[in-house]
Amino acid sequence: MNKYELPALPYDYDALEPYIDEATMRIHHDKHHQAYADKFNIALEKHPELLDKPLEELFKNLDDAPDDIRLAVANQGGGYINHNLFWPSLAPKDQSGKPGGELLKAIERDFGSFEDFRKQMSEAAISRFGSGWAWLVKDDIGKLKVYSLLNQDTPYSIGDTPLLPIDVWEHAYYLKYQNRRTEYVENIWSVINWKEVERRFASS
Ligand code: MN3
Repeated sequence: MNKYELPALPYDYDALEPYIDEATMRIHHDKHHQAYADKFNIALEKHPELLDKPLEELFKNLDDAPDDIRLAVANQGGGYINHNLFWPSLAPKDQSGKPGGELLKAIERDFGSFEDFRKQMSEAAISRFGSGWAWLVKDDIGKLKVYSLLNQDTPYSIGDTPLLPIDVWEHAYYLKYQNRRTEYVENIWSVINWKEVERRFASS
């Protein structure tokens, strides 16, 4: 049986237009994310005992995963959990464009200003060589950090709590932006769901 299902998008496929186009959303969610879920479930069939573990625990202790599926957990499971975080991180453009409350205070404390944070995160996303993600995370002492990780690696595996991911695999932008990753990254700021990022910050 498949334990890990593809979650439905929390908005319509065309809801992020014109920043992220409908065709990209359909392929990214229905094909790419579905494939990560399917392959993750297939890997777990070999070790059904792992199905009882909370998903985040699996990634926090990736070294403990059985040798024969560790790579599949990292790549397919990572792809599954990272995209689960990604879709609710986005929302149609009726947002304020920046966070508020305690999250904004923490961003100003750790990055100087919201603009400085945004610049650092954009640079992390744009300069990630190859495929991967840029992340805003909270570390184990509550400090906010920005970095990028390769492929489907997750912040859980280095002891951090993910707050905001930006997918910079080509499949996230190539149909609309082709090689113009910088333009995609600039535009994604228009559709960040800050309420959700604030909720993650408050509950972590
Ligand atoms: Mn992706």
